[in-house]
Amino acid sequence: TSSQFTNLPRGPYSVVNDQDIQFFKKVLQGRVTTDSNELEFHNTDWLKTVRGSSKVLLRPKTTEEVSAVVKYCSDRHLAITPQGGNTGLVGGSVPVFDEIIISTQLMNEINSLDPVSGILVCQAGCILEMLDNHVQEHGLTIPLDLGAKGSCHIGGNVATNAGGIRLLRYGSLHGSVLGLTVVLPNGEVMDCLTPLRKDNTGYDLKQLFIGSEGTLGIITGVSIVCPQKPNAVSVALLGCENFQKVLDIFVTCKSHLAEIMSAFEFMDSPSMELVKGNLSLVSPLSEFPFYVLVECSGSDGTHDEEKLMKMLQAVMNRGEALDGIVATDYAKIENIWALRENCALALLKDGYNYKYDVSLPLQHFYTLVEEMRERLKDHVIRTVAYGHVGDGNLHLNFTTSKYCAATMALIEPFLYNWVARHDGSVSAEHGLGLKKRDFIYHSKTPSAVSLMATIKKAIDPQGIMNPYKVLPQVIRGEDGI
Ligand code: FAD
Ligand code: 2HG
Ligand code: ZN
Repeated sequence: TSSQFTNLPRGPYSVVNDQDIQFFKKVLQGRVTTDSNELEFHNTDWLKTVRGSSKVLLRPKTTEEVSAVVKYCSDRHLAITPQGGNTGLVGGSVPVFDEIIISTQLMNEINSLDPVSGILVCQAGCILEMLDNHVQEHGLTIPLDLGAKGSCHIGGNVATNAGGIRLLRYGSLHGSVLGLTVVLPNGEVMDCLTPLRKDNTGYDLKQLFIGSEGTLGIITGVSIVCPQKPNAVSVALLGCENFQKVLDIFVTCKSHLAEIMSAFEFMDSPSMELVKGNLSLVSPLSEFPFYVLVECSGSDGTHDEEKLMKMLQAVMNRGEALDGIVATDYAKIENIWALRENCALALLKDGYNYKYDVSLPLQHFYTLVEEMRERLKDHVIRTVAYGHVGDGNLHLNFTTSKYCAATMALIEPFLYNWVARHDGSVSAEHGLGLKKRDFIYHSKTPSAVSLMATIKKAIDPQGIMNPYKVLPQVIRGEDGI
């Protein structure tokens, strides 16, 4: 792991003692882990770039149990890190020092699913893919999908406000999450688990917890509205010669496919080489500088396929795409999606991964990639770019065999300054966590950050809930200093 964060001072929290462990064992019989081998997974982030040294992991099953242990931690001034599937990519889900890890691993009950409204109410620890399988039996789908679906928890998704590959179609969790139950840092339960589509009775408090990355409380219950599962899905993979063509194809797709388009993703050729080389995946197309993945989901397969074929003809006739294939059967669709969804996993095989997730106006997207590639050319194994073009979200990654401070110094703060100068965001969908919190001012004004700090203080005056995350180490004054 890197030594990037070792200079951080530990906050003035108590240290867990035997009496504390006794208390936890009494409340959570058989669900208190102090074994260092078992703790290793929970102390280390998915990217293996941040490692904490927590001595205890708690696995409650109910909101009441979460409330009891959090109240105890609050009284004892013990710091906490909430954890879901531990697939977060910004170092937010693992402790920095010896924070107590409270995991939602055993909170995986589905409370209800209304087949008429499509509203699902469940515990926060339900794994995203399991939820999707469950609602599919009722002809519905979860309005969120991402590469980590097999291990991330819905509570973790809500806590990070995860975007993913269907945001283009279903919008963000700020729209589809209807209610939450949250255990606040003093142990009190905020029950806003309404299954209502509309509820304008004062401030919409749940919104504060969507994207709060565990810093304001522990989400224990989620109510989410599930759209109809599309009857027919088809995917096109296109090859093209430059990034401008990717954008041209996007415009053509919007006009040809309109409401049936459910994803529009791009990969550059180093990304394709990456998944082919590191994971032995096979692409159905020959080699091109850029690739576009377009997905359509609708209610009438024949109709959708016809539209997709017409789109393919149009982009070929106009010279926007150089080649393309359409897949309508499940296995072929899965193969194409695997190329895109496995980019993150394939990067890990190189060694150390410097990961950036930015929003940028589309016309600047690839200029940043080219500038970075030139700047880092002799210092990295590769510079790869892919992402959710339809959402203006670029994923830009660099790899070296192991962490190198000099390479990092070439990337940061240069990249973040570039993004700020071009009116982008330093975190499009992964959040700030530990790794990016000190770059918050690149995307938020001092007065906005200051209001965030005021809210944090009001809800968590002792600062025990996921310390060192999201808010920067130093809060600037109103004059920006
Ligand atoms: P964790 O990683 O355990 O936690 C993430 C953060 O949420 C931490 O700050 C943690 O403290 C907090 N947290 C977790 N559970 C709770 C809770 N119950 N209450 C309060 N706080 C909590 N993200 C995207 O946005 N789009 C993508 O397309 C995408 N693809 C991914 C693909 C892969 C292969 C991987 C590894 C990650 C990807 N991610 C993506 C990152 C994404 O944020 C996470 O996968 C997911 O949303 C986090 O869920 P989790 O349960 O693993 O949370
Ligand atoms: C994705 O879209 C995820 O695949 C991961 O958000 C992004 O690996 C990344 O950089
Ligand atoms: Zn993504």
